[in-house]
Amino acid sequence: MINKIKTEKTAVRYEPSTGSLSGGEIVTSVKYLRQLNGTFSDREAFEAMDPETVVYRVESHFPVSEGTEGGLFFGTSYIMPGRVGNEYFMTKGHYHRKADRAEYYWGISGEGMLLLWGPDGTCRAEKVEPGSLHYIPGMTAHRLVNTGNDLLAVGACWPSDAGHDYGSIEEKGFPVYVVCRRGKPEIIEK
Ligand code: M6P
Ligand code: ZN
Repeated sequence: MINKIKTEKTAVRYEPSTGSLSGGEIVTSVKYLRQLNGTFSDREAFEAMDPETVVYRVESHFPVSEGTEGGLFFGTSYIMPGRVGNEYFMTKGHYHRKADRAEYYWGISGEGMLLLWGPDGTCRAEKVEPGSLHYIPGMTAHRLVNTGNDLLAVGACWPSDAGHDYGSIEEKGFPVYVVCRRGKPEIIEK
């Protein structure tokens, strides 16, 4: 049989050098400093800053509805360069509501760290840079930290039924924080 199917361009575009998503249905969410109350360790420095400061932004493509089993979501997180006191700007960080769901992150631009807090209680950090690929196993809390002077752009792909659990981290906090010491990132255990 002769194949008469024509190729089509997909509606959604992904710009590999920046991670930017466009076309189709792209949802952008912005996280302001005021929404990260309790996340940073230096409370005094936090209070002194403009609560409307943008800390990070996420562009996402949700081809199926949240909670769908077997589907995937795709997104790019852009973490601004900056600090609260000595602590670098970072994402809120989360477990998955369906705790065993895994995720991929990959570095697009900028430099940073991915903090991974596993079910055995140990915390480790992976260096995020353009081209780095990070497999986040299930049951593992994950948080991105921008340790550079430029925007940190990181791609992500996760199951559409994973969901987010922020509560556990809000209650306990991550066991480490990442600060700038003599111009370099240093991981401090709490
Ligand atoms: C990535 C994905 C999203 C997540 C976002 C921001 O794009 O992991 O699921 O929402 O980063 O991270 P957080 O939810 O921790 O603020
Ligand atoms: Zn996740």
